[in-house]
Amino acid sequence: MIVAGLSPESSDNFHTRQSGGPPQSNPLQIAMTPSPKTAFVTGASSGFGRAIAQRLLQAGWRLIISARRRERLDALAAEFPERCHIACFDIRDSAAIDAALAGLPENFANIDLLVNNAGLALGTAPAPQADLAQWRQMIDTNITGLITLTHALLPRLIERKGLIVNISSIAAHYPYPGGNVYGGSKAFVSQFSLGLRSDLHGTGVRVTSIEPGMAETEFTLVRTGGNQAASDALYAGVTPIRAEDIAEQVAWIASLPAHLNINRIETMPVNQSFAGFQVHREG
Ligand code: NDP
Ligand code: 8X3
Repeated sequence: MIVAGLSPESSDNFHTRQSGGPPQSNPLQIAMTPSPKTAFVTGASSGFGRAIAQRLLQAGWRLIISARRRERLDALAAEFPERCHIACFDIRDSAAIDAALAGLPENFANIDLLVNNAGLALGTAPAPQADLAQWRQMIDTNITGLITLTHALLPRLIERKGLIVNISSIAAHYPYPGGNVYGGSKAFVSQFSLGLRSDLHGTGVRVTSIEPGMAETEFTLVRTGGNQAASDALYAGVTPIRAEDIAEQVAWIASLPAHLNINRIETMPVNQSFAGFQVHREG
């Protein structure tokens, strides 16, 4: 029997039925066929966000995909045009967020899953040499953009007893030279996730912080201002996390029964570990 529940698995059921097998002839089953659930994925033009969007689309979700690079979103949406809505905006622009939400088509308006993934690191200079404009851009994107969109979507997520997945980082917990504001912004994301859980107690909304280590995406290209050689050098001889690995984590979390909340997942590639404290010696 097919049950039209609100659990995320209903999306997988939807996909299975729509994509394979003969047409259903049982009128009861047709009447009870659930609509696909809707996810809002930020930073869907690249890396984790694109992989997460593709994974959820393959599982039958309806997707709102967001980022600044329109042509990347168009290419992603072309694979599943009927289940994709493009919301192209800079997450630092709160008026653009409001306009995008006001412009959601009716069948994309009920949001079950928010994946706060858009983010970036800029620079690796130690604090005294760091560029203040880069620090501000990281805060505006990784913190202010994330909380603005989250705040705007909370009523819908509460209405749907939805799920929020925030993409934080191991940099939230482990400092490294040059990590300064990037790490600080991710510490915010991790702690904000726990705070949200606390505030949303009793609503049925679930919140997870995903905290990956070294992953090969466009992250280092962006961090180094487009230096492909520097990006290649960082990942050389390493088997880093792949974007698909993180997409699988999101799909798993979104498939869990409604009574379970994964608070946080910290993942590193085997090639990455810890190097301890540094000691400065006088003289
Ligand atoms: P990518 O650079 O590949 O992707 C970053 C995404 O964020 C892009 O889609 C980009 O879209 C979007 N984005 C950046 N700035 C803005 C903005 N102002 N407005 C809207 N969208 C924006 O990197 P990753 O996939 O690696 O990064 C995704 C998340 O994962 C980030 O939050 C990052 O901090 C985190 N992370 C990455 C790790 C890694 O090692 N790669 C490890 C741990 C966490 P566009 O440029 O089109 O706007
Ligand atoms: C990205 C991982 O270790 O480069 O968040 O900061 S790290």
